[in-house]
Amino acid sequence: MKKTGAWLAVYALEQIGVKHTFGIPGVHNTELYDELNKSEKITPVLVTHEGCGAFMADAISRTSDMGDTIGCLAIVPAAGMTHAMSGIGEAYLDGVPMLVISGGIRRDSGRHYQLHEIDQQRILEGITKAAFLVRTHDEVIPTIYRAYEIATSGEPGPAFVELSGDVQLFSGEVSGLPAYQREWKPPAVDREQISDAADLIKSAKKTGVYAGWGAREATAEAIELAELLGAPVATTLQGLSVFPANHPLHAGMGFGPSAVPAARRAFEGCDCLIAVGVRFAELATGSYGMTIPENLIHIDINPQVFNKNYPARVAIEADASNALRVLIDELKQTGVRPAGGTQVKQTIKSEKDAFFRSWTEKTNESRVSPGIFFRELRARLDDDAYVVVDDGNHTFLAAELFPVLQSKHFISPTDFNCMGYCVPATVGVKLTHPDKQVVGIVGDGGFLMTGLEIITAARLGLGAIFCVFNDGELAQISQLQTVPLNRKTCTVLGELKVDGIATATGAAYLRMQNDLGAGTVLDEALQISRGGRPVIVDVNVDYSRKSEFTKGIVKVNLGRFPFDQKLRFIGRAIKRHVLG
Ligand SMILES: Cc1ncc(C[n+]2csc(CCOP(=O)(O)OP(=O)(O)O)c2C)c(N)n1
Ligand SMILES: [Mg+2]
Repeated sequence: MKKTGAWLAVYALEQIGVKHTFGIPGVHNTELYDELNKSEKITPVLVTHEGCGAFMADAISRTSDMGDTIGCLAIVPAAGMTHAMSGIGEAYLDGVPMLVISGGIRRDSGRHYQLHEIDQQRILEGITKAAFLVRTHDEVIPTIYRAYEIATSGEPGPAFVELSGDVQLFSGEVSGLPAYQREWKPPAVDREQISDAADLIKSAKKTGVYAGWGAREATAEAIELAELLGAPVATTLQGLSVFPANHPLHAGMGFGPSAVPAARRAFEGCDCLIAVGVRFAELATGSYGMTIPENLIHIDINPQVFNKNYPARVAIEADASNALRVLIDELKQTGVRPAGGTQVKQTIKSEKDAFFRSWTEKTNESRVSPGIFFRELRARLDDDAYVVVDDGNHTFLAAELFPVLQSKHFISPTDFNCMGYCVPATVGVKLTHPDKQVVGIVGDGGFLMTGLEIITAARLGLGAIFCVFNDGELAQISQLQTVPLNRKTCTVLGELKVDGIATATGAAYLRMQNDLGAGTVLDEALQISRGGRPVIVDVNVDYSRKSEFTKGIVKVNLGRFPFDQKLRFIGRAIKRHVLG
């Protein structure tokens, strides 16, 4: 049988459930785009920038079930690939599956210095799980299957496949069209380790649960475990959605000095921690400020994460839900009876109430208070609405003030921490979940990076809502500069006329001036979005109060500086605040 590489690639992508590809056509992938255009299962989506395409693909993977679909790129080599790298890097550090298909130069022509000629595999080595070059027709389907298997196995991540130009363009003999068969299975849960973990839990005075993105499919088990032990539950930032914020044992993001008061208090006295689907990275731990008990039970699918920042008493390499299931059964069988957790629940409730009250008790008539914004947003959104954030001060305010109710319904660029993620990711989520409410929350700085991608939402009739927290600054950094340096070097953006971007992209534009208008503006935004038109909400946000996260990391980092450096920093801060 004779087929072109482009045909074979699209056949393989269809078999593994790809529904959309993102990218920009060029001379190296026009055949691929022509085949995608013919496909009844896949829709190729034009983007304004491949970095945006990669964020869209990432968002599709994050909000879809594994095995259902995967975010996929179809890009030109070199220029398209390097543009896409921001999103590929985000997927790599955040453990998100992604398939990147790139055209390639002709390998049969013997010519040098071809257009877009670059060693893509070498460049991508550090930010993909695997990077392949396909040189023959027979390799096309198996290579795409292999890349998909790698991207979705263990801790997921991006995998890259370059189809060399000649293979893509020309027809060639293939021996058959194999079907995709999944080979990878998670390792079996080690019963002895589970029994050790159960012993630690039973002899502990107080156990806490710390859940991350790796536990995104283990919400039911995490709830059952927490209820069985009466244990408080904290999450990471990326895993914020993993445990429902309206559960009485949900404490907050993290539990160290950078956490909200409910989480700090609820974890006081914890002498045992069940950490599941986390790796104790810098951001999630508030710059490693959390005190982790010696009795650490660490469950993760990726064994590389064990004993890196905190030594584990028991390290269990397993799928999160499988391991928790076996652990729950073991605890029950060995006599653990459901604990009420009454004290912990009371602490969480009273601290949460006081915290929310402190953010909402005053009505601000000149700007929008984050507390009021998130309260009004939560009141209007369905439980299964999706919220997408960017990176900035708004991220931590959202994490502290917006209760997320369902797993995988809050997504954030976390360990690669790339500004510009929110707008394209919001478009990607709305494309893949058109019947759900989808709201992006982005700082004005991040909005300047990728805001024009809203044109894609307008073209596709996607009623996503983009709330721009417009403060004129790169606030997350300017706040960190202000205390020690009393300067805002390169963090003042100036005034951004957000309505101009609405005009340019075809989105509706609404201004939220102050607390009094917050509810009505959100109502109007939801109303317009239901008609399939994107809406930009220009939020005149009040950033005068810092997040708990920001306050916490300043304290933690300064506290750890060597004594002489600490003195230098404090001395300089005092001098600058006194003398200017
Ligand atoms: C691509 C990229 N560049 C720089 C940074 C460093 N950075 C982290 S947060 C932030 C400020 C973001 O400003 P804005 O988007 O306005 O959000 P705000 O903090 O004001 O809510 C910056 C510059 C980053 N994370 N990513
Ligand atoms: Mg800003």
